[in-house]
Amino acid sequence: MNPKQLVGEKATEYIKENMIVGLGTGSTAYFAIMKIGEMVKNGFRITGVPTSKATEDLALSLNIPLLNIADVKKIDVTIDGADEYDTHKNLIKGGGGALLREKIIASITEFYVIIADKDKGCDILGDFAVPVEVTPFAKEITINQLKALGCEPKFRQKDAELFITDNQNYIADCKFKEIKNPKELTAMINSIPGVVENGLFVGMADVIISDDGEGGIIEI
Ligand code: ABF
Repeated sequence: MNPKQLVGEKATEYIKENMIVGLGTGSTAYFAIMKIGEMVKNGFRITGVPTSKATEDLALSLNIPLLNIADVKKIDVTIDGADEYDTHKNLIKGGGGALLREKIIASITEFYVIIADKDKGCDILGDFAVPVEVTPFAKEITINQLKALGCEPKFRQKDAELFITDNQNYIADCKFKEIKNPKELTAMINSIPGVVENGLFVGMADVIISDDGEGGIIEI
């Protein structure tokens, strides 16, 4: 079984009947959501809260009952992917452009389950550029202030256009070298006017489900 499917399906074991479940975004979360769809088809009762329009469409196609985030105060379990994780369970997320909704949903989640194959593990975050959601207004000023933090920021493109998030903002992918203090960096990034949110998820993951490269599963 492919590692993404292995970890994605394993994560659904944290879901209990009648839970409110945050549904992540990306190709690994896809497998968790497909498994949840199968559980719902077999009568398992849960309601989902999607982290992106793409995930909302997938969940609807699987007849997973959904809640509007405006009606949700607390989420029991969220299953979501990541682009990079370190030994302290800090993450870089947002490669799929959904980081703002993912972080909002993570912030009201009781138990946050990250699913990521072993290649995403590292000692120190930074190999993956940190996605930063930026307002369109004065985006050039914002990106220059991001650069001043010591990174190489680049607006994400989709085809020949700038990538637009579900929230009608842009993404600046910011390549830092080694991120030795992700807690300090996330605060510095978010203090820049024009920054909406960034893809550093510090101290938010309760468990990371990964694989051992030989078909086995590890939990961090
Ligand atoms: C999502 O999972 C994003 O934050 C992150 O970019 C993505 C990882 O995607 P994949 O599972 O396809 O590698 O939550």
